[in-house]
Amino acid sequence: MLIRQKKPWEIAGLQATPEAAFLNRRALMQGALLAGGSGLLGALAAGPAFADTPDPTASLYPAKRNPAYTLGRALTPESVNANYNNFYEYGTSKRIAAAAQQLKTRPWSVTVDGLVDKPKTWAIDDLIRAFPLEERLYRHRCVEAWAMTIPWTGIPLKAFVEKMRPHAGVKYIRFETFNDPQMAPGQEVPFDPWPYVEGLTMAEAMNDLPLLVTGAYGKPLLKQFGAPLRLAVPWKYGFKSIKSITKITFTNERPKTFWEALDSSEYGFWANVNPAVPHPRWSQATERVLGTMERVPTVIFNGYGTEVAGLYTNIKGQQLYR
Ligand SMILES: Nc1nc2c(c(=O)[nH]1)N[C@H]1C(S)=C(S)[C@@H](COP(=O)(O)O)O[C@H]1N2
Ligand SMILES: [Mo]
Repeated sequence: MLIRQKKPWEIAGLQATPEAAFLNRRALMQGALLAGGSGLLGALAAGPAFADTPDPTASLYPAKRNPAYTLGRALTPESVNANYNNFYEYGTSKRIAAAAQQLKTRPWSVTVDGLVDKPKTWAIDDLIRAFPLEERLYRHRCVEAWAMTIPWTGIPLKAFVEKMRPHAGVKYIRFETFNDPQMAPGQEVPFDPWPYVEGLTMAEAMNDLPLLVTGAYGKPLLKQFGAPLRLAVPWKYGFKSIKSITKITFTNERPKTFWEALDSSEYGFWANVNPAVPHPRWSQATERVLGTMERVPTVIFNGYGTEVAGLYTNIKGQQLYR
């Protein structure tokens, strides 16, 4: 019998994670995994390798580090981060790195539309070259109560939005991931609300923190990190940081997010980190730091309160922390 040795960063009992368990349960209830099971699981296990051309933007890395964003916590080693991911398009475990190699990141386009003066479909390499890239060290806190610290490289969302010139007074920015079950077997689960969607208010988007991420660890994004373009919103639970973005829409309608569509009582629109507000099924008071596996107290707004607390002082009657 083959017994796989657990790696030190694997969290006992978290292999079937809360979010993943939720998706699995749903799929089972709907008979999806049973009906189409062998196809889905087979494809996930196989994770065929694709020969990729070298990343056309590789020479832009490493980008200059912005010294304003440093932190009192060690960086998570890349080898840990790159083998412990949430990317449900490629399966419900944390070990999706191999399956994610099916993601084809060129050609790739990002469409910007909705209430905006300059709607545009960008070829990804033009987008990446149109803005100065910078490196920022950010904390990441998954709603499942594990945390990492990552050297992201990217474009401040604010700079991108300013260039696109949304209409005055527009309320929300909506992000969408690709939808292609051929390329992402997880999207074969038919009743999940694919594609993955996320959103921010425009006030949140214009804060200095949200980063349109193009790289990590001093090079272009690995596929499992959500190449070629993902978001990092470090004061919110990790599911807000949408991966592999293909569409950005300015809208006055609050986006219905993927996780909200699955279960709005557990995963809401705001999802600001708060140790005092438990998830309905577990406490958010502490978190496991991947790499060291230390359990440490969770901090309000994941430590970014000085920058973002003011965004919420006038919002009443809403669940801001779930
Ligand atoms: N498209 C897409 N984006 C996604 C997810 C996903 O499943 N699909 N998972 C989210 C969750 S729950 C987390 S914690 C982070 C994980 O990012 P990482 O794997 O780079 O740590 O991505 C977020 N973005
Ligand atoms: Mo997450």
